[in-house]
Amino acid sequence: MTFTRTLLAGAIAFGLAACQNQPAQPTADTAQPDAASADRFVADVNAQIKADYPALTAAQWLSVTYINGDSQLLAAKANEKFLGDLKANVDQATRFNGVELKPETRRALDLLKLSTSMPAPKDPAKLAELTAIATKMEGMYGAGKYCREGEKDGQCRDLVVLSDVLAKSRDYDAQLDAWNGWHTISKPMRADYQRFAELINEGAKELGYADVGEMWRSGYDMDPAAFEQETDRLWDQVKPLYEQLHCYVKSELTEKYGDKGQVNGMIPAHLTGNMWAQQWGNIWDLVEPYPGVSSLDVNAGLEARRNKEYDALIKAAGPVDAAKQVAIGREADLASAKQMTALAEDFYASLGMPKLPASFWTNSQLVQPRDRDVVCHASAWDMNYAGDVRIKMCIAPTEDELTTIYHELGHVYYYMAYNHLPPLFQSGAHDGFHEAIGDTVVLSLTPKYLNSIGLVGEPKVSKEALINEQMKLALDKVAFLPFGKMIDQWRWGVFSGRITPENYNQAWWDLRMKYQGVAAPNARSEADFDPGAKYHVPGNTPYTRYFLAHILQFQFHKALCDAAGHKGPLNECSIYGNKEAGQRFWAMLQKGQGQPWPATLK
Ligand code: X8Z
Ligand code: ZN
Repeated sequence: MTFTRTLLAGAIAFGLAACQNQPAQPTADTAQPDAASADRFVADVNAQIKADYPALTAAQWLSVTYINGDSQLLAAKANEKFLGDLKANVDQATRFNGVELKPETRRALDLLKLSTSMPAPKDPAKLAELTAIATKMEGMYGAGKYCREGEKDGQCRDLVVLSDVLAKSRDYDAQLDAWNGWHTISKPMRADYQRFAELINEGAKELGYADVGEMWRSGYDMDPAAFEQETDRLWDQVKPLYEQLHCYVKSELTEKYGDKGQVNGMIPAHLTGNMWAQQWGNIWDLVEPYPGVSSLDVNAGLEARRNKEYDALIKAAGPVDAAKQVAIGREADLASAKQMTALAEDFYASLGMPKLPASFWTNSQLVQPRDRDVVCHASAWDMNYAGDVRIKMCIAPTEDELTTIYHELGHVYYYMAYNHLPPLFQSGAHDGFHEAIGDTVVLSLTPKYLNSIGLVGEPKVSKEALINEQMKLALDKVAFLPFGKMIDQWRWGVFSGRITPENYNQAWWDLRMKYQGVAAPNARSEADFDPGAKYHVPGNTPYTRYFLAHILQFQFHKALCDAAGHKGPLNECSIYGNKEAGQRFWAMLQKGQGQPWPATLK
């Protein structure tokens, strides 16, 4: 997750600066509302953001890396201040409505208004209620565990363990149990989410939007209604690809599971190797078109590297008891996570981008701590607009995790590239750009490149090998498209009132069937709250950004390959080591959100 959009205005506060070294004050209400005072206001707001931001991100970081009542209280309070101060600043900014301003000043004021996905109501009691609910829901997701009857705390399974069952087990019932188990954790969020939606809708209306959905759709330098149409247009364009993939995968699933491999012509939600059926690469073993042509399996290579670390550590330690073995296992996990992260760093550095700062390595959470609950859902953070960049992950030696590291470093390199800009422009050209950067780099992880770093064997060159490679990519990239679209179809519906609390769950499954052709494996009811089992709903992260990113990343890849002088089919292009492509990429990142995205895309 990029926190820029969510948090950037979080620390705008009107402190009592008295001396020169302290941040300037936003101009008092009485100042003449002209172009010059607007410039001063924006400069002061930027200075305030920079000064106050670290206190907010520190509280947020703690609350997701040490989930407990204390950290949650601090995070909720920091957020309360953030949203309250933002509201005050947005109010102040309205005095420049109708005043002729420099385009960048107008842009900064517009961005200020849109800088949170969680607009708060003015009423202080409601604001406090909102931030408490938001923190609580994210904590519930992070700490979520499924306990079977009679299981004690230590035996209950979290998302990491349950996801592993879906990724690796091919036992229908074991997968069903894991899927059902995870979907129990969100039931208690339902009432909270309902209230949450009411509160942010109230905040959005106070800002002049019809509802939060319209506010979210307003962040794309175009009319929000036109934006909605644009997403429909894009989906219609790519849908035929998805329909073909769906048909093929469904037929392979019925081959494997018989009648249970489909539900009324749809794919059962628990059989694609992923908790949300959003990426299907994990069932490669079931759907590989030409088995045995060449090995594209990165998982084996990564696991072997982790085990090599373990063996070396065990050997060095001599005879050890069971507890020490576990500790050494954790050490090997961390060493492997660091190696994987260094691989990704090396790719960015090969393009001419800087190495990660030393603080990245000391401050990041790379593996799952075992002494407390954390939110394992991967995220990238810029703590202070001044180089304290981090990622928070629970890295395991799998291909999914490896590509997620590249994804997260895409956010981190974006942060570093636009650090020179005023905070209000330190964001992606739009949020889809932010999500597309690391994924673009992943498109350069061709079999040839992976072979060069020893992760897969020598790739074969044949029609069969090519079809295998493209199927593998489709399982992640094409499969994702309808999921990327439907999540916000649901939320936009909730925020507009089209979807009411009485049919939250029914509407969710209607959309999953409509867009993904994926059906629940068993009866669901309004006692369930299945949307809450997907991080971005309790985490309140808008999701259309990922849909856009899944289109944009191919455009970026094509442009970078052209810049690199690549000749031949695009799927064979890797920009690894190409400084010309790197320079163009970096130039785009440096623009941040300082100009409308079409200019940056061009
Ligand atoms: O949430 C993420 C990233 C953090 S921004 C790990 N992604 C979406 C998801 O997991 O649902 C990346 C792909 C889609
Ligand atoms: Zn991301």
